[in-house]
Amino acid sequence: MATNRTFTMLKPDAVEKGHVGAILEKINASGFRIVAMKLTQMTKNDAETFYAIHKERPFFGELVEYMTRGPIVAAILEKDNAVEDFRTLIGATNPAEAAEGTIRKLYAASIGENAVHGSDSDDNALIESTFHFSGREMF
Ligand code: IDP
Ligand code: MG
Repeated sequence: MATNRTFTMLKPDAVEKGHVGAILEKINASGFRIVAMKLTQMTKNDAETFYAIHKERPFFGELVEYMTRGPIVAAILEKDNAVEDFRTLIGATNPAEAAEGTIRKLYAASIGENAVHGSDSDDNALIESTFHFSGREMF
């Protein structure tokens, strides 16, 4: 996969609150092309695998519970400098520290329930994309 792609999830809180349309609008308006997208729900095993890097953290159980409690929108996005630009668009992990106008500032409730995921590197964008999508689901 080219390095101009990133992976995102609109997390269960964003779906529950009806923010999917508004968040996708911001993503489109920021120049990202949707390469792949689906509504899906992570199993406990999925979430434990996806977030394995955090398994020793005190919030790991809470994170798995949150990420599996309802459907998410998973998507692959394409744009020059996608990983970094998408992290800028979503804002800091803690919405209290997120810049004005960012997705987390607008839609996140807390550091745990923060509305949206964005890959933190090109390598992880590829790993996370292929975790959720087969080649025939990417366009
Ligand atoms: P990121 O999503 O901004 O990359 P990470 O540090 O990779 O942030 O953490 C992954 C996810 O774990 C966060 O998006 C958030 O949902 C959750 N999380 C991170 N830190 C905390 C915390 O201190 N308490 C509860 N949940 C947290
Ligand atoms: Mg992260």
